[in-house]
Amino acid sequence: MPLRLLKNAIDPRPDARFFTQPERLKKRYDVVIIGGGGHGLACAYYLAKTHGITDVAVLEQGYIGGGNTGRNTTIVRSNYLTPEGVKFYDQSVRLFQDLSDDFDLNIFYSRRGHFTLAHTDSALRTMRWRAEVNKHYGVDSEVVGREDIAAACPELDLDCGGHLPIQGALYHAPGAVVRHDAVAWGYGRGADRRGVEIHQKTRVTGIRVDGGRVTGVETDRGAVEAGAVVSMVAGSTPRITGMVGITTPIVIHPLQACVTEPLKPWLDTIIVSASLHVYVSQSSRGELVMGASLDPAELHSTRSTLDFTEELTDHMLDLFPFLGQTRLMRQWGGMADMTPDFAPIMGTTPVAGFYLDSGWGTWGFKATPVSGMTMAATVASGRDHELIEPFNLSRFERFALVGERGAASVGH
Ligand code: PYC
Repeated sequence: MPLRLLKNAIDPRPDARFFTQPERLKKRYDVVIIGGGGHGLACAYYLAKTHGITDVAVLEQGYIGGGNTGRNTTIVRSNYLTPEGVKFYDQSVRLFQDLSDDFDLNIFYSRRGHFTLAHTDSALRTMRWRAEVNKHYGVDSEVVGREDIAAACPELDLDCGGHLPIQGALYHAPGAVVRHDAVAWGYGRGADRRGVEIHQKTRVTGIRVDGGRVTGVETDRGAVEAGAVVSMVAGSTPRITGMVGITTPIVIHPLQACVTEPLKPWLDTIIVSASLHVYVSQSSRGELVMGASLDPAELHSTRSTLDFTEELTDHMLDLFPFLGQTRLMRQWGGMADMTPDFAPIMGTTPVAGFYLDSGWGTWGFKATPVSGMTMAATVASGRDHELIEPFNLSRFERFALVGERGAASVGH
């Protein structure tokens, strides 16, 4: 008989959980992080591991990874358009590659190569621009022709049924997919083991500010004093920033995704079509993981719609007509905090001790490690880490935008 069954018969206590579940909130923490998604947990992890700051509470209104961390399509890449974006996401890709070892947990990091298809002359021009910026910063991207795309993905109909023939693509060899919830669990477990408290089902209802400095938070489980408060939420940023009187240009749109039934492995790469508003990869379970552009209207909801699946599957059939009989298995939605320049809002704010990690739109998952690392350094030193200086909220007053729209995976 397996030892575990025997042990259970004698002593029916459950196995240790992945995280400790502290019963009570303390009266005070050095740092309170609002949001127990990948970013919040990564920040807690690096605060503890790199900076020795362990008196940290992560407050999550739902459950770990139940927000956008578990709702994205798991793509990791650094083929951005601006120098600021390329440097930032390149650091994230580097961190991702070592995370399984770092956590001693398999996050199923799978390097696939990433094709962004160009169906028009102007799209191809943007791909060339991105390739040049990428190469300049040592990121492996190049513009490739139809033959290269056909060789990597023979199942793709390059003529798209005659609708929008593919002219070429931006090929980014480091493009990868990663098991998203494992990233959150790994960061959470690593933070927990170093003494960070993770409090699930704990909603922040107010933030206390005294003389321009943050002093603590109010929650549905009582008030807590804090030396620093870091907002690392998605879909709730305006609610949180409203508590300290800060306004951001963030607007929230739903972003939906879906998976098919499992298929035998046939798609080795990640395929993105900005013109057809589709991105797709095949998971290690064989499901096609697919997404499209944002829902058109501002809405604070994670509901799913038939419009989304109809439009997405229609465009998928332009690319892969043989999938006509494949069944969809699940669909879901997340809330995307969109900024005017498609870059995040990070770092220090006009309220002393209050830090923001927000505006993650449709690009948040791939930034998880680097946002955790740079936000932890920012909180520890009180100064914006150099990689995130360009993303400070003040850029909107200084008209110093970081225009990343051309590197969004699909047209939004
Ligand atoms: O930016 O790679 C991306 C992406 C994929 C899905 C949504 N955004």
